[in-house]
Amino acid sequence: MQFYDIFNGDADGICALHQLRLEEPRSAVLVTGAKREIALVERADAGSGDELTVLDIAFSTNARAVLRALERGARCRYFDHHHAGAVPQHSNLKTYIDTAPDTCTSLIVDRYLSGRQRIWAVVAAFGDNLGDAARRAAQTLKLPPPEVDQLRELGVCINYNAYGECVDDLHYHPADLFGALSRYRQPCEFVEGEPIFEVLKNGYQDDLWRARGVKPDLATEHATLYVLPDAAWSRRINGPFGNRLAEEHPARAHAVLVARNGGYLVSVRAPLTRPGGADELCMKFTTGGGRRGAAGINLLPQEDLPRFVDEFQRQFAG
Ligand SMILES: [Mn+2]
Repeated sequence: MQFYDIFNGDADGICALHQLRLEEPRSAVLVTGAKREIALVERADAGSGDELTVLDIAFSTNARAVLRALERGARCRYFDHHHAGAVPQHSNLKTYIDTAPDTCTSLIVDRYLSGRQRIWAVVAAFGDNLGDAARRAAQTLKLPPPEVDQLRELGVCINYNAYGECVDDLHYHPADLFGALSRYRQPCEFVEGEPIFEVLKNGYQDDLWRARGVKPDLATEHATLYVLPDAAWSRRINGPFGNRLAEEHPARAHAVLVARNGGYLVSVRAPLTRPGGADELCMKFTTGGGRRGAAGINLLPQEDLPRFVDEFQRQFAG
C-alpha cells in the first residue's frame, strides 16, 4: 500500500500538507507542481488499498482521476476551496470542500485538526491574500504583532514561489520547498534559520520592483489592468503583484496579464471589499478557473483580449 500526498505548490497547498503531516507523520509520494498545474491526481498511479490526500486543487479538474482511483480500490481524502462542480458520493471518498471567499484549504485543514497546527494556516491564509481571515486566526493564538507580520511575509514568499508557467520558472520545486519546510515545527524557525527564505524574499522584492515599472493599460476607478512582458520574472510575479495591488486598492478589481505564446496568461483579483466574480469572469474563457476572489486564465488567445477587457470592466463595474 502506498500513500500519495497531492497538493498545490503554493503556500496554501504546502502549509495544508505540513499541518496534516505534523499531526499524522508518514512518508508519501509527493505529487505537486507550479500553481497552475492543477490536474495532479492523474499523475498518481494509485491502486487497491492506496490512500490519496488531495489539497488545494479544484475537484472539477480532478474528478475523473479521483473516480478512476476509487474504482481501482484506493481511498481519497479531498480538501479544497476552489469551484468544485458535482462531487460524487462514494464510501471511500471523504471531501472537505468549502468555497466561501474568506476561507482557504489550510483553514479547512485547521478545522479538521481542531486548530492544533493553526499557526501554519495563518501563513497560508496570508499567502492566499486572505488577510482578514489570517488575522482572525492569528488572534486566537494571541501572537504579538511583529510575529503576525513575520507569518505574513512567509506566506507571501512561499506563495510567490509557486507562480510560473512550469516548475522551471520557479526558484524551488514545490516538493523540495515542502521538504525543507517539513523540517520546521514553527514558522519563525524557518524564517530565522532557513536560507531558502532569504532567496525567496529577495526574489519577490526584485520581481515586484520590475512589475512596479510597468504602466497600466487600463486604469479606471473600479478596474486596473496591466500587461507584463514575456519573461520568467513576469510569470513569477503576476499573481503576487495582483495580490499586492488588491491590498493597496481594496475597492478596485485588478487583472495582471503576461504576454505568452500568441496570447496571455491572466491573473484576476476581485476587489477585497467585494470578493466575488473573479472565477465567473475567468470561466467565460476556455482555460479559465479559480475561486471567487482570485482566478486566472492559462492562455487567453490574442484575439480574445478585447472581449476580456470588456467582460472584466463589466464584471467589476461597481
Ligand atoms: Mn488555496
